[in-house]
Amino acid sequence: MSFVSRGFKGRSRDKPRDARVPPGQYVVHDFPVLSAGPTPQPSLDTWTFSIEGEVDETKRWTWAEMRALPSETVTRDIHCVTKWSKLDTTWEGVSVDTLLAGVETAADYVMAFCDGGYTTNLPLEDLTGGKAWIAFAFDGEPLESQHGGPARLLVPHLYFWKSAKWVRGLRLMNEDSPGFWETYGYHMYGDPWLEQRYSGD
Ligand SMILES: Nc1nc2c(c(=O)[nH]1)N[C@H]1C(S)=C(S)[C@@H](COP(=O)(O)O)O[C@H]1N2
Ligand SMILES: [Mo]
Repeated sequence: MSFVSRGFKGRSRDKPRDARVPPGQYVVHDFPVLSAGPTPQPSLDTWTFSIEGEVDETKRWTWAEMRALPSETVTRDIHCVTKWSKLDTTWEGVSVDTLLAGVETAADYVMAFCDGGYTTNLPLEDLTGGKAWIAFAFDGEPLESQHGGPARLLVPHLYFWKSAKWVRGLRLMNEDSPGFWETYGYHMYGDPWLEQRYSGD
């Protein structure tokens, strides 16, 4: 860990607007909803968030415990594989770094899992170093359930299908394994700047 950090890919808000829109994308001002199934309505009384799989010990937080952790407000651009991008979206959430502090693992990959059964896979490296959050607010308001409330994963540097709505945990894995959309041919990584939309891109 370096003490001097330039931040991930620099500060996007300092760049000209066009330089912030990845190839093949257009900018929208509304907030489209894309869900592969019905919107779950989990009870906050029984909601938990888990870090499990290739870990010495499963970690689990209740909703109250999650909300008691330090959180951050971040403003980021988001990019959907269906070609819309939304600039300067503001979220509040707990950094995944905070959740992984003290977790001993040799795993290199993660499967995010959700209420409703959705999954998506990511390298562990893409969830650490201030690049990913468990977000519970958007634009200063509790996250609407159609957008993943009570909480969703936010990984804005990858296509937005990696930002799992209604997320309930991270399963650490030694090998990469496809999640829901990846099984249907979406790219295993999903870098919008490289247009990694489908496997083979
Ligand atoms: N649990 C879950 N998470 C999900 C999805 C989903 O269907 N289920 N869709 C993904 C896709 S394809 C996109 S583009 C974004 C859409 O988020 P939004 O509906 O808040 O715009 O959520 C992602 N996360
Ligand atoms: Mo998407």
